[in-house]
Amino acid sequence: MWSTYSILFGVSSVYACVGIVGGRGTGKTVFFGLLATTIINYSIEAKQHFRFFASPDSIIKISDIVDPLKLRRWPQATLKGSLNEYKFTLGYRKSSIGILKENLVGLFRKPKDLGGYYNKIDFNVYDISGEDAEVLSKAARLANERSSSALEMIPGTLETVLGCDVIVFLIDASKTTIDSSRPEYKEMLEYDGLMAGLVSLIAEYRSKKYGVEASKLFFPVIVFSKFDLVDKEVLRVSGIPENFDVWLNSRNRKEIEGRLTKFMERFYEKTLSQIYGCVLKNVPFEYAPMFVSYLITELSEEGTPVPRVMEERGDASYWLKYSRSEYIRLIEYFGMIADEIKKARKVPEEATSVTGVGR
Ligand SMILES: Nc1nc2c(ncn2[C@@H]2O[C@H](COP(=O)(O)OP(=O)(O)OP(=O)(O)O)[C@@H](O)[C@H]2O)c(=O)[nH]1
Ligand SMILES: [Mg+2]
Repeated sequence: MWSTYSILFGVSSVYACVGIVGGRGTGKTVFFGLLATTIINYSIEAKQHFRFFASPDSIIKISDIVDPLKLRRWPQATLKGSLNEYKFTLGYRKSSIGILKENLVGLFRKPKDLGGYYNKIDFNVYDISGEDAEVLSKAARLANERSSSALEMIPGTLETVLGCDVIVFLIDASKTTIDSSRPEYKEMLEYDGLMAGLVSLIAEYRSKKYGVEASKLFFPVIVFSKFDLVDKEVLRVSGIPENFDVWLNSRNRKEIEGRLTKFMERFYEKTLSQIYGCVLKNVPFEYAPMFVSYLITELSEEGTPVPRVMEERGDASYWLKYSRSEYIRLIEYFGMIADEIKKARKVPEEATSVTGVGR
């Protein structure tokens, strides 16, 4: 896929396309809503270290996804065939700038110079409907029956998502049970097959499209959604404490990812086998960082679970109780991706107004 970078006012920025994939109702749209919520309030909290810019039309689209959660409502199910696109720029302050320079910037503010202090990444985030993601998986099955390639049956618009630089792969953690006598057990096995099919399709698509280049500049991310709904017994056998929110903030990532891998070994075996197996297609999926997403709910007057909105505001401007620290880690990870892409595409630091083509 062709990708462009643009250099404006002497400040370079890189471009990354982010696709969010996962089965129906896995929590993709809520995930993007929470990510956008975090980006907005973190950009204020982090002061000059992190900035966020969206065009007026994108701000409206982002509001449409962020506001319902604060109004104790869930977003609408994403319509089949639709590709919700959100465009914005994140800016990460370059670490090389010393305190002295920072003070000088404070003293002699020259707005046109300030942009140069950020590593910028332009994002196009695509949220597809789970129904379409399931079509992808069914296509694989059908292709098998017809002895053709699943790739030929992928709906055109969805190709965009499979070819993205960053793929956020959402796994619904709540679909797990240790009780094989319950109907949920069969559902869990089916869901595992569906997700394994999706991973396999991502690898097949990339390997066909990019060949030996498939491994370059691909940044998969695994997110375990709806973690607040995971059964206590499931947590116990995975070695994850019940108060996982404290655990997520007190342990190193290696330990956390180790337990999450154990969780997959036990409950999503087929999916994990494909995550490991992608290397055989030259698509490195197994090094994907793992994050946990949850949004705490409460019962509405009608007795249905809705996002819990805190009465008392903390010192920061956020109202929802969710895995905020995980989202901040993910935002920081996006900053590292910006660096990697910049190095790989050899985007120059300073230049005059130019538009280039990468990859
Ligand atoms: N308890 C809890 N429920 C969640 C969470 N995230 C999502 N949900 C529930 O899951 C439902 C589906 O979430 P969405 O984000 O719309 O899922 P999706 O993957 O975008 O679904 P499609 O667009 O239909 O594919 C929501 O309406 C909520 O009821 C969470 O973190 N915790
Ligand atoms: Mg959706």
